Amino acid sequence: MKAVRSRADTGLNEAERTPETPSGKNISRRTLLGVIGAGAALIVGGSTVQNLTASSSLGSALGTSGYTIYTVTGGFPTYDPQTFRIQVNGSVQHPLTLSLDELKAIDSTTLKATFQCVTGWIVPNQTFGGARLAKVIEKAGPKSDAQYVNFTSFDGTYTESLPLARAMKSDVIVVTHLDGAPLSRPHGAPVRLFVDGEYGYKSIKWLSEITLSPTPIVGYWEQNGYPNNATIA
Ligand SMILES: Nc1nc2c(c(=O)[nH]1)N[C@H]1C(S)=C(S)[C@@H](COP(=O)(O)O)O[C@H]1N2
Ligand SMILES: [Mo]
Repeated sequence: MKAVRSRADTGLNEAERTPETPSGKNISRRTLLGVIGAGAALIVGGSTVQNLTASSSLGSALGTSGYTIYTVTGGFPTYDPQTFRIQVNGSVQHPLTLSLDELKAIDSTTLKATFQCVTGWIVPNQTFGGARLAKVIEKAGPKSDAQYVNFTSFDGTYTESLPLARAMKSDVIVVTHLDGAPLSRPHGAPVRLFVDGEYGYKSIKWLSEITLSPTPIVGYWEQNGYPNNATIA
């Protein structure tokens, strides 16, 4: 699996990939709206892309209506649907290597919830389909020293973490479907996380590895100053 990361893919340099910030109003932030199947990303200013995705038929066609698509690497990583597996490892009795069918066999559920980014945009009434993370973790069997669940993206850069007790709540979903359709590539296909009641940065896209550990890793945005607890006030 190759992460799409090079500057040539997007034309963005580091300065243009200015991180979103909780007080993002003062930041000249650039965001990406990628077109599935196209080699290049359309680059527009943050506010423009929000209006575009909220209202345009392009946004609807991408299944991204109301969302702003984020990717810290500047691209959407590719994967092979035939060979894709999600790993569950670390402090567990039974490490798991799961195909999407095997994930579905562990648990299949839906959760209706609101998606909310810390920068202010909100998408209500979303139906997240997939497996409860708790069921996946139960299947793997946490060892007694497990206290955190660390998440890795196959984009090669993005990471996240949750306390095990939080991860075991039924509102944390390993998402394969959004509003009944398979997750689109911009939204993190084939698997992303959704953590209800927490800001969107916890909801890691292109999820490939779930690692139980005595210690948390410091996630991508946490390394950039975001609080580890992303609970929406
Ligand atoms: N791999 C990865 N996951 C990610 C991000 C990212 O840039 N890369 N951005 C996060 C942030 S800040 C938000 S608000 C949501 C946005 O989800 P969307 O791109 O599906 O709209 O994804 C989160 N997960
Ligand atoms: Mo976000």
